[in-house]
Amino acid sequence: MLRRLAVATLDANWEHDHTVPSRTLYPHQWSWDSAFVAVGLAHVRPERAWRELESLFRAQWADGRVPHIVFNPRLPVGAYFPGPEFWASERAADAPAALTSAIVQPPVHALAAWLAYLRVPSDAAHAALRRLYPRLVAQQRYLATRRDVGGGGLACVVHPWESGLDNSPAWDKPMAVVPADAAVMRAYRRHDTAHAPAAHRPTDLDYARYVAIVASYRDAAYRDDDLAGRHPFLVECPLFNAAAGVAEHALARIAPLVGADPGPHRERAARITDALVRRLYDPATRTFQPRDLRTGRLLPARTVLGLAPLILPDLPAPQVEAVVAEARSARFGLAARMDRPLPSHDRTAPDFEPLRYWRGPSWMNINWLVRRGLLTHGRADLAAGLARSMVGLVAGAGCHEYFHPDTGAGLGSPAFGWTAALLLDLLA
Ligand code: 2M8
Repeated sequence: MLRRLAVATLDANWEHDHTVPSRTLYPHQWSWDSAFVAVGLAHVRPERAWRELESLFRAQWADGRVPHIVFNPRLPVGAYFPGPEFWASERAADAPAALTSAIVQPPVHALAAWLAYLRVPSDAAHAALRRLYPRLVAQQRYLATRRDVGGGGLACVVHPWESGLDNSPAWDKPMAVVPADAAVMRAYRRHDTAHAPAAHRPTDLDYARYVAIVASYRDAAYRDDDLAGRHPFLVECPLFNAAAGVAEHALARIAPLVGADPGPHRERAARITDALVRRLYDPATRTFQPRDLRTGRLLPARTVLGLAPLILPDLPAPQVEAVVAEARSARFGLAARMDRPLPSHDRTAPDFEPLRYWRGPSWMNINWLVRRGLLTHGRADLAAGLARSMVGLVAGAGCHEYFHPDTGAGLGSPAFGWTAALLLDLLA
């Protein structure tokens, strides 16, 4: 029954060579959504899993960046804000022919490709892996070189949208100093608030700042040189970098299958884990915190981003212990028996908002990542408790985009791609 709902949701969101996150809110192709969707498609439509990933990587830029949105040119102007005319990515020397945004999202694609291959290791899957491997390597190279703005071995994100957790309280401090005025948004038409209640979405002031950060990057033709000297938002995010580390681990598994050397991937994976612990682990709070490169300081909000490094198989034992303790605390409520999955923000914090997007609601993709981390580190009891709560959530509310962290009510889009896909993975 549940499985049927998930497959029907993915089928309904399928659009010639990719899956839209939502027909209403997000009618184009999103980068990390496609990776999560491929994990689920591998269980039911393996051929589509590869088409999903390959269509995304066809829009990869010459410098290796994988854009966070690939726009469907068949949709009318105004189908989503900000659309291709706002991004004007053709101003960049490295942009592809496809209409795309110019920023990235967490690199969970190599992991997705590896899991899809493990699920159905057919000749077609092998051929797709061969085609994808050099592109996945280029994606990692872009992040490790052009985006190592802090010089410490971590990639920095240049926009909250790149983190995937757009309005997380993690970004409140660096966002507060981005010059912008909510009135700017009168010049644009927001598309999201036509499809979801404004109280469940980022504010107009958030959007004014999102727009200002893109404008700054766009004015520099989306170049990455001298970002430290001119760009208004520069942070090192624990989830983003944990994804980059896991990507190297996945590439180390893929490499021998495509005739490449896994050694350099293993070395890079170890360097990323080391840099994460060195730069983003806070011994005082015993969790991972993002670093604001404009101030050099760790950001104080205790969000679910801090739990993400658990997905790294080589995370040292003291940090594994600390992150599991943080997840089990009253802030997140992880337990072998738990009613609801982890919220996106510390539920004891005064700025916890159970309805507003990434400021409290529970999300399937983040919970799925944490569950993988728990399994990786031998915490099958906690992983099972978390998985049961995730399945219960979707059984109660359907394939929603996000969920009220207490009542489990569905929020955002009602037929959401990654919720359906990751549910399939949990049910397998
Ligand atoms: C949300 O982000 C987009 C901007 O990229 C938006 O709010 O319009 C986030 O939840 C992001 O993580 C996700 O990839 C995207 C599409 O599902 O929606």
